[in-house]
Amino acid sequence: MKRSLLVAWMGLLILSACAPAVPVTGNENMPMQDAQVVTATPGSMTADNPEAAHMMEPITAPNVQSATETEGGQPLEFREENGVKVFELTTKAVQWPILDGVAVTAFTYNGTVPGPMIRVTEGDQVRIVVKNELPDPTTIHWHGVEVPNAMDGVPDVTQDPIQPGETFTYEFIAKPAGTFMYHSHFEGDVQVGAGLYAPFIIEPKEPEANPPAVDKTLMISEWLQRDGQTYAAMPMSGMEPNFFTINGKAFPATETITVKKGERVRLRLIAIGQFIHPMHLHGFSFQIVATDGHPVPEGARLTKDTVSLAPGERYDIEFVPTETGQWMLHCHILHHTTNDNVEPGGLMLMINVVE
Ligand SMILES: [Cu+2]
Repeated sequence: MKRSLLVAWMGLLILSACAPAVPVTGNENMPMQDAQVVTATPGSMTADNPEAAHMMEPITAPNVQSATETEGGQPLEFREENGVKVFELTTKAVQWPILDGVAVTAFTYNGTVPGPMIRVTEGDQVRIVVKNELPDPTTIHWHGVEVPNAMDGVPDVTQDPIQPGETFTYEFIAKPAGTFMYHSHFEGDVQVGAGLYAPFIIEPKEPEANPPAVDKTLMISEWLQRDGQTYAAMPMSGMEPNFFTINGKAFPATETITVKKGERVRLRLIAIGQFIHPMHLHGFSFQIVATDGHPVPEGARLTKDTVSLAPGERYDIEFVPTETGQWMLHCHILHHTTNDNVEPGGLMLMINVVE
């Protein structure tokens, strides 16, 4: 219902630029008496269509507290119950600091952006108990993981939405090995942009013979912060982002990665927002060793210094720094290296190569 209405409304935005406003004439999902005359023009923040309005409202919840943690994507503790690894997630809204003096209102897993990293071994039986403390329903999708259909987290298709105050339990065998993630699938355009995403790493059953010295997961997303309120950024007029974060932080608050010259670095790059980010490394070329969690055979690996991440994609890249110094990794859509239009900022981080 929402999607079809949105398509109709977006179509009308385009039409309204060159023709007088015409009434929406409904569709198979919408009773005719609900049809509305839409007069919004491109760039307008006003959505007359109430079904589209959820995208344009600020992220809010009653009594939002400041985050008690400052780092997102940290490994989540689990307990073992009869051979099952049991994880607990609580969805809740917090004020999340992305930069000195800038906090966004975020929907989170366990109070951080990204949510905590679930890191298990291929073949593990995992159970994830999700308590929803948001003011809105939610679900979790295990992006790229081969789960049973009933665990896929698509609201009204594979499960009922998890209502505020309710708990839902996901259970599946973790496979295959690789770089994955979990994220909301309920009003994903809003809830994912609001912070409901986290890494899900599955280690191979046979431990790696030669693991890298540094193995970091970097989740990239965008925010719109205006007049003290946070909105889910969209590729839509009036909703474009003005802050950009790696693991929930904008440069210079992004993590600096320190590595010794000659040691191998693996970066698991994950794009979870709604924009494309060509990530560029200074100083060294890298090899793409896995795409969307799946290993690239050695003879097929591309050597590059820039890789474009489309929404939902993951690239594992590896490189061996050969010169000491402070080397940048940054998005090459250079507007994305700003904080509210001020350079430098956003999608930049430092690789500090030492002797
Ligand atoms: Cu970018």
